[in-house]
Amino acid sequence: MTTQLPGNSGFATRAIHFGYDPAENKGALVPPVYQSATFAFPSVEYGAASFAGENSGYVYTRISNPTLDLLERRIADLEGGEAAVAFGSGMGAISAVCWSMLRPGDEILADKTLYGCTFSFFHHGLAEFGVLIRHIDLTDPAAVEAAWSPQTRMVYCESPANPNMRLADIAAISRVTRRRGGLLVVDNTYATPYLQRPLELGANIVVHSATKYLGGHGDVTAGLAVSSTELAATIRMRGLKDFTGAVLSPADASLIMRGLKTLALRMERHCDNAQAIAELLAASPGVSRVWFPGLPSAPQHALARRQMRRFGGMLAFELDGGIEAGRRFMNALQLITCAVSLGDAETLAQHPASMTHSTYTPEELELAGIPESLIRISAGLEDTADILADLKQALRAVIGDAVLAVA
Ligand code: 4LM
Repeated sequence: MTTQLPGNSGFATRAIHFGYDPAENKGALVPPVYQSATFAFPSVEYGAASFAGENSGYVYTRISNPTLDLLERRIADLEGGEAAVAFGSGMGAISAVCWSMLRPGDEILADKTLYGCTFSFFHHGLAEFGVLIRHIDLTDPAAVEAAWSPQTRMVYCESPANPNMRLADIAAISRVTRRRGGLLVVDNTYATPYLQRPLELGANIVVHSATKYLGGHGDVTAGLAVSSTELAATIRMRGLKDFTGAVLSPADASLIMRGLKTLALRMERHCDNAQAIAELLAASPGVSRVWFPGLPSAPQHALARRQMRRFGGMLAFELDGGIEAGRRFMNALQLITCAVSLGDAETLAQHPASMTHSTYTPEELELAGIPESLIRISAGLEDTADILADLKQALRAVIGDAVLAVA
């Protein structure tokens, strides 16, 4: 019944129903969790044919599993891709994609800013196996053409980037990578497919930390890679099956599908709260800079309007007093939790230079455009007024009563 949704079904409808028919599953409204590591073959010949890829039977959960399969088809649909592969974490997805697509001597052109463990994987993992990593300023699409070399195989970016909210013009960059025959890989963790669909803008592979907004409740780690059927088959059979083994558990896949059901609703609230926080901070004395593409004054506001449905739930800011003021501010928070990760119901604050991006040296942080004093906020789902009240009392603790003048 619901397996065949009308082609014009909206995002929320597909996030709830795509690919699942209760009538095929004894009427179970919620897809069953196939908590099985291995699958019985009806005959030895059938098993051999399954291993040879000559039938679509399940073999072993590190390769595929019906619960993972449903999650993969659903995220592929939401991202506008043909196929997807699920992983046990975002780093599992990112490392599997890179191990699958790159050879020694290949070059990655990566944006200046990357999530700390991606940066570390590139420089302390891939680089040690002969892959060249070159950082360029992907806020300028012309930089890709200028930097392209015969070794270039992949362009890699996050948009918005963690933690400083830099955006890459995905359509403009993909025109270069496609003409040059390279791959554009976009980490869409911050935006989610609800706000931005890189494959529709020309990217070849989208990766996710599904630990964040897709799961949405901070209770599971997961990753996803979405692409063409052909690339997904390579990512599955090399990156997942043999190189990383970073398989997602079926129970956790079920939690990600539960998260997807409310993704559209939650993203609207995350966006509302981030916008309100950014506006409060931008109007507050003692705040030297706010990094949020939804502010009309933001350097890439026009690109954000063009490329994203809304501006997302993440932002960052700096205080006049630098990192010392930042520490006092974070320690004064009462409702907002000091924690890494993002996309949860709880509003979270953290200090990238000493936490999520502590894999960078101070010099590397400077080159990446991540100030030591930057504080990152993941706007949660609490009542806006309560979040703003907590921010105001923490600001007051740092800079005094001047902040009371702010609405
Ligand atoms: C954090 N981030 O920033 P797993 N891609 C992006 C990310 O932000 C992350 C990953 C991949 C944070 C974790 C502590 C843009 C993670 C890696 O953590 O492996 O699911 O995703 O706070």
